[in-house]
Amino acid sequence: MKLPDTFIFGGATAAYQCEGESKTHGKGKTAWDDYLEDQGWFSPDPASDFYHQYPEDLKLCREFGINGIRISIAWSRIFPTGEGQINKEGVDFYHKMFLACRDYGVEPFVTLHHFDTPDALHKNGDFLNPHTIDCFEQYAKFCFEEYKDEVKYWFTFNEIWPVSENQYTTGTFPPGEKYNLTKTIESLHAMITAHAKAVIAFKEGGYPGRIGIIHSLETKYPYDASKAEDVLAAERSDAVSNKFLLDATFLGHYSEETLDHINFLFGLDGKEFKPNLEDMDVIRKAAKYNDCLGINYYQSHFLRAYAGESQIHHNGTGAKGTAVNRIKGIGEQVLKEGIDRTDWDWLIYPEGLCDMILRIKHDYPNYKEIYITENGMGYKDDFEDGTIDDSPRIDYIKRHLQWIAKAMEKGANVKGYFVWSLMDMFSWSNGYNKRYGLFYVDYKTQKRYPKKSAYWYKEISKTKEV
Ligand code: BGP
Repeated sequence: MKLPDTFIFGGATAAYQCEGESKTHGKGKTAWDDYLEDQGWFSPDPASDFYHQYPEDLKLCREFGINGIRISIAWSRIFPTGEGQINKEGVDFYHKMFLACRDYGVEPFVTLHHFDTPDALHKNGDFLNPHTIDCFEQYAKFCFEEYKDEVKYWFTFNEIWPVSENQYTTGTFPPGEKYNLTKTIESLHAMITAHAKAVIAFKEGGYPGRIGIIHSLETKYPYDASKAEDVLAAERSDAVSNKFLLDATFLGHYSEETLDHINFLFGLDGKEFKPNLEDMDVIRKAAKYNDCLGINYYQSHFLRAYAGESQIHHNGTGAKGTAVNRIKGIGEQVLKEGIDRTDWDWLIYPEGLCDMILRIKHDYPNYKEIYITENGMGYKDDFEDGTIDDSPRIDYIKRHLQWIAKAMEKGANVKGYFVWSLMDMFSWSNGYNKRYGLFYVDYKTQKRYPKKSAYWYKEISKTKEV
């Protein structure tokens, strides 16, 4: 199968995971700093030292046929407390980096929020406090104006669902709260409102370029499709994590089907889901303005009915077979015979990506264009004298690209693909032994080594054959 000549073969990064210098050069704290320090497991410094190494990384992109890079701006590098006073050194840093992207012929796709809310706002309720939504809108406006000559592709948020889910349901992101599904959903709604405000600001400001949002979309299947209760578990899991956000993004309202599931879940807590009308007006208005959708896809889930209390165990060490995910009112994620998984228990199911793309094409025909903004395989890479054979990763990426090509054959408009990740970097709740990069990073010397996958990616970016 052949991908179009104009297809972007990209690599993805995120500020907090790769930049390092997380508390220096005028940068303010993020929600993560105290949280990681309290845990004492991992430090975000120096990560992959992208703050200093970006010319090297961009040079590698050019050498290896990578013509797009996902970069996120660290909000607290620009506004150390999330609002008010600007850190000029941070503003200049991104100017220099975007200009370097031009020099190396690598198109920057820029995300405004990749999991790193400034700490001052986080401590005051994060996005559940409407003030954070206003600050995000101001920050977005600042970036659109400041970088309008350098950035053509903007994404507001990276993965609203995992942010909220991990903050309030799985407890693996700060503030580390568990099993609070209603709070999770309220946070989803707040962040989608912030997205909508930023999109409206972009369009009403008449800025050049395109804007969209990146959703993590994991396809949900019933474990046993002949059992009504498994079908319901899959539908409910989908409603919360996918449909809620896709409805808001592309329909501009929550569909009745979605609201039925959401109201059921709120009912379990004796609560009601009552978004205010002003937010709904903003969401409605923004729906017609999205230029593109980013899809992050790593895995699908198979759901079985589950009647007990919520139980979650996060497999953050790569001890295969230890993950548990059972949510009261939704269902239980289970393994499926014949489907392989990574050491971190992520099911490898590339068909699920094709199904998701075709579902969007069918259910939300105003999606305009899709970028697969993250896909890749966490792997314990072996480093032997500078050679890294990561054949399982090549197989993983290849199979996903093939299923993307199949979705395109069926008429889906997919414009590009970004491997997560460009180089190895810090993994939020798994530290440094879960590597994803095309380029191996020796964290002590910060030297980069192309893995076997980098050479393979170079070849397909040339031939476009997958
Ligand atoms: C996505 C995030 C990335 C990245 C990736 C891999 O959800 O957008 O930032 O971390 O997942 O996840 P992990 O590092 O947990 O394996």
